[in-house]
Amino acid sequence: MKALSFLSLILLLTGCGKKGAGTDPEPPLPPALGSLREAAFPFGAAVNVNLMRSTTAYQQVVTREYRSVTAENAMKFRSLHPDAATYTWSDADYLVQYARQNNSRVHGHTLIWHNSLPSWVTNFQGDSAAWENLMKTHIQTVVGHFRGQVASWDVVNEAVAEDGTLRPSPWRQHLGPDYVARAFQYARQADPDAKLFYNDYGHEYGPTKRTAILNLVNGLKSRGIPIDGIGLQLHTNINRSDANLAAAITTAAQTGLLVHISELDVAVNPDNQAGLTLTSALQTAQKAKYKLIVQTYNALPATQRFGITTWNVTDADTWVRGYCSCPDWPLPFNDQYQKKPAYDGIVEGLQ
Ligand code: 9MR
Repeated sequence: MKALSFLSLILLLTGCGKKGAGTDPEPPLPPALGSLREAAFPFGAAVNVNLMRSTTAYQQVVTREYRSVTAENAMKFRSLHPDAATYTWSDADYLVQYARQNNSRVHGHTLIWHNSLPSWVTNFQGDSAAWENLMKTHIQTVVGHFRGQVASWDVVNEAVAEDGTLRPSPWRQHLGPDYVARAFQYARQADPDAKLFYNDYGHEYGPTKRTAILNLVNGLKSRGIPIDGIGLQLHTNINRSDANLAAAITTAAQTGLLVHISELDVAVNPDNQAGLTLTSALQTAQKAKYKLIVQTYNALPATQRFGITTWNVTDADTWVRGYCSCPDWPLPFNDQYQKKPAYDGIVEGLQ
């Protein structure tokens, strides 16, 4: 027994502990990660640019852990293009500059979405040619502005409704169902090197929405529309079944496209209980879901692993609390910016 332990130690130290080496009793575990930056694929977070500017502790966690950043809000239509003739770049430019200085990738979110539109768009009076020009101009101005600096874009976000039909968004209404394809073409023209994603939520709800999304994406691909990847938001919770979470990830990879888990968080209060407290049982359940998701993703072909992005950084900053008006703790860092068991679940999933 002693001899075996000594052998394990030698194998660990010399890095010779290959599986199937014959004399190797147990392959040694890879060394524990010092930070999520060391993951085999880019691990990222959506960030609140105001907090990046104002809160040192927040920026420190982002810099230490993540090598990809998404603007939680600063690259949305309403933020970048509040008036027909006005573009406001300062927050988004700040993030791009931060990323350049800290060796991080920037993922752009999002060009065409039914939500977070400025009133000049929702009130826009124009025929279909004028709407087409509006969409094209927005995409090409924004993608062109960040050309070479934003590696990838969620070109179209949430075009599919829960029942699998195309959502009746202003875009769908004024431009017809093929606006999705044209949005990708306009984006490609503006930056031929940016990776272009279709991003949506609900792949893990079950087959109805998942199949509709996959059909949309596969249809674009087979027509030669320039789509590079599929984004799974995965705003999920501890009650979602492992089978549905795994199916969301593995079926997305069957498209052959890049797969980005683009907005991950795991809520522990799916029933929105007002008085809930964070017990260790909830933390353990959350850790298990993070581990399952990361492990399933990590098993995809390396060439398809674009990355995993959590939706914000700490529980103090999550959108979930505002949305449910309830206590929740969906992220890997707690309100004090410390690692939670969920973080350990991610690390275990990466090994
Ligand atoms: O977290 C974002 C929140 O701060 C914004 O108020 C909201 C509306 O723009 O969008 C939230 O982020 C959403 C993302 O852009 C798209 N997928 C769902 C996210 C959570 O609602």
